[in-house]
Amino acid sequence: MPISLITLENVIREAGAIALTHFKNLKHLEITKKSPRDLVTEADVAVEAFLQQALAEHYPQYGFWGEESGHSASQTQRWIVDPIDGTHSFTRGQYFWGISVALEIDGELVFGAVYAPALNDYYSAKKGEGAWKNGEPIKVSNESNLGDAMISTGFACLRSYLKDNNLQRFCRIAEVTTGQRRFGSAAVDLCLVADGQVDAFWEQELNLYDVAAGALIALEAGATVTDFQGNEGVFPKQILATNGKILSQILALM
Ligand code: 2AM
Ligand code: CA
Repeated sequence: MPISLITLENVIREAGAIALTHFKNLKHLEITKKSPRDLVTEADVAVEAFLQQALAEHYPQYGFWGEESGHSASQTQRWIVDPIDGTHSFTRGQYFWGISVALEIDGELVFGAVYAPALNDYYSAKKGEGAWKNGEPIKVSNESNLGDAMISTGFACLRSYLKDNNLQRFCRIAEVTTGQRRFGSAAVDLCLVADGQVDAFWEQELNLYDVAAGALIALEAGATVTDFQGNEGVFPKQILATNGKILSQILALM
């Protein structure tokens, strides 16, 4: 059965409702540490279990890869799911976190949705057909001067204790831009590029489930998605999404 954007939106919004019930009751949220700086909550586990079951029910032909449960069934045609991207923000009652669902067929991203329930923003994209926010088409900003740009980044790499930890790169770019933000969810960050709310976002040492849906949404909204050398593609270990107009200026500082 071909995918239905309406069915998928209903399923993903239902997953968001599950997450919101936990978000509104944080005092009782069970939080554990996967590693010293990596949290998982009962909400992450519940949302992923719901999505895995609901997606298999509607689309039994596709396999599944989720952040919390790993791989199951076909991995050549699979859902790639991050149940809550921005878990740390979620546990603190902050609003920038999202449910990220992508469909990848033979290595190509063909569908992506990021739902940010606390903001009530549902972003989606279908390969070749465009990107939408709450049903309205979206596109990247027109800013062409890095000096006037609003940029966003994240520091997932700090958790890996790497020497190349983004701090120097951030300082270089922050010094020459007008606005700098750090939202804490790569999935949502990529949607903000797609929606023209920020002009560029980059981060290192992520996983495909953090960025798959958001990258397709950004691309379909007209963004460039590259590594830090400017090679086009979705590279979670080095991802740079821009409106295209400031790409060469920002690459020079990466
Ligand atoms: P998460 O909330 O699903 O874990 C924010 O900088 C980004 O880093 C988010 O997309 C977040 O995803 C991710 N992140 C959080 N902990 C991480 C870890 N230990 N390793 C890699 N990425 C992580
Ligand atoms: Ca994540």
